[in-house]
Amino acid sequence: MTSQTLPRLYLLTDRHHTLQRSLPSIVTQAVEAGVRMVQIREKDLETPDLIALSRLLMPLVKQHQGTVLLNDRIDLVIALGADGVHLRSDSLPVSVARRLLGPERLIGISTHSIQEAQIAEEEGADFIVLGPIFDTPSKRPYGPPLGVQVLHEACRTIRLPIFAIGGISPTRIPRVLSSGAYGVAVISSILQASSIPDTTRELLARLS
Ligand code: 3NM
Repeated sequence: MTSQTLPRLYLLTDRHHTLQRSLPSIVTQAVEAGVRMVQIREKDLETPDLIALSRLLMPLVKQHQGTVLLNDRIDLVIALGADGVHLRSDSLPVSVARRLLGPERLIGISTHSIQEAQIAEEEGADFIVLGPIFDTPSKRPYGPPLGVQVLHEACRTIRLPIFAIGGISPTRIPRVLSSGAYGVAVISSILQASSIPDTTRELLARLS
């Protein structure tokens, strides 16, 4: 998969924010409704548990020809045959991840400023996630959101696909797309939706 053929909706998992519903059930509903790119992002799981969860979730996505990235764990990307890694801003540098993973696997990276996004592009990432664009509870300790103006500026100067993250709801999609974003990355919009299929379809409809 090249950067140009990436799906525009990127679902990140967080089993602490599912309103007590199981992740496999949520991921199943989301992929059945059309999600085709999922990041397994369970930062607090010990390696054996993360492997077990990934082995449960990956086939659910692959069954629909979707793409699975693992948060940070390049070793597990290789061990489990995932499609790529999603780096944090304090992970191994993109250039090192690329050397380890080779040219075919996807490398996405979380960035929080235009400068970080530019470095990620120079170092060979496939796509960038920029945020938080809007207010979102988990990121409040890190300061105010970037806003759509910064997103717009980033999209003007960076050629890689940029996914907006942070407080993305279906109704905010037109604003992020008109700022030049390629797509959106979401947690709570889908994980906490009262109807996962309906919300997924609404997100996808607004992205098309
Ligand atoms: N990363 P929601 S914002 C995981 O700015 C994450 O890098 C962010 O959750 C960043 O879709 C964020 O529920 C939270 O707002 C996204």
